[in-house]
Amino acid sequence: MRTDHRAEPAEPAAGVPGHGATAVAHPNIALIKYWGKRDERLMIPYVDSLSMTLDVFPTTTTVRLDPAARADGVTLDGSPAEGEARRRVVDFLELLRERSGRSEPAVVDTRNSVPTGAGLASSASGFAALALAGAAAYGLDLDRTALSRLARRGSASASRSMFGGFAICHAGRGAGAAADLSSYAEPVPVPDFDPALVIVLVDTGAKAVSSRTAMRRTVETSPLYRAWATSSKADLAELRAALRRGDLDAVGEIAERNALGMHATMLAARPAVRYLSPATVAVLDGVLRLRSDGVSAYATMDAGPNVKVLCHRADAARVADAVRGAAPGCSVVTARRGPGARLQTEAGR
Ligand code: 2P0
Repeated sequence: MRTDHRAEPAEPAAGVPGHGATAVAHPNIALIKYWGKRDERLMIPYVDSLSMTLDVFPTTTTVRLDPAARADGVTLDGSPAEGEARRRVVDFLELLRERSGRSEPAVVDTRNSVPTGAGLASSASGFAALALAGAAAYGLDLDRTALSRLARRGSASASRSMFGGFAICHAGRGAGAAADLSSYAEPVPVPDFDPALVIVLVDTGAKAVSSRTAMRRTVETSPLYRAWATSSKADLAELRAALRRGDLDAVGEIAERNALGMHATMLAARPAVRYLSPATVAVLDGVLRLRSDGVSAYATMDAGPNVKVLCHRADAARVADAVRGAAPGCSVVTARRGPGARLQTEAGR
């Protein structure tokens, strides 16, 4: 694992000459979670979600059109992508070709600075970077809203990484084209709210069940899913008000209960999906101890055992020490709010 988590990954290989673009995007962590799709083809979520884009773990992706190639070339961290990972990128390139009316295959080179598929939002930064670089390479002239809608087709959480700071992804209304048009992300401007997110890397191996499979199973079999989706609406309204007040305790409390509720829906799925490990629970105990000592610290977990602890920036070092003590051997990275996806200009390289 790289030690400078803010550094952009090594420049992708030069690839072949032709239309090309490079984009950098950061992952985001949802405070109100997206879990479950009402349209899997168009990637339309059941619920609205709200996240903070991070300033660590960027993904850098280059897309170059290669008219001479017979098929798309996809490399992930320097190795050819295979199976599901390759198929998702190729499907996304098909969408770009359909939208642009072009037919050239592409060479895609993606560098992640975070382990892929470990519940650390690599698909959010990955598809945000791919959408931005791919749209530029195929000559699509899209505004940020349209880019977030496009990124959603790769991974719904990627729509939010198009923006820096806090962003909301709308689940949208209706079906088909109406749903596609109304499901996009937009920024939630809270310039004065600048907390720390202490990320506890409990396990950086790829997860046993992909979030896509897990959310499908949850929607189809968990008797708790509807109840969580309903309560999530109220959580979102309360969280937005808390963000506007800059009330970290309220933001943290709502985010923590929303995440635990999401995991409860998975535990009730048949068969159960359990991403939380003993080390996750040890960190959660550490967070409770911090709170009983008067420190504002609140946990959230995604599709994996890793824990992200929201706290005041001034408390970040104390929180990091406490979680290290609770789960010895885990690495800990402290993040803050980070920038939206951006194209790398030639001059900026
Ligand atoms: C989120 N997660 O809101 C939620 C919370 C994980 C738990 O979005 O199928 O990789 O590509 O849309 O976005 C992880 O799922 O799933 C995720 P797809 P994604 O951040």
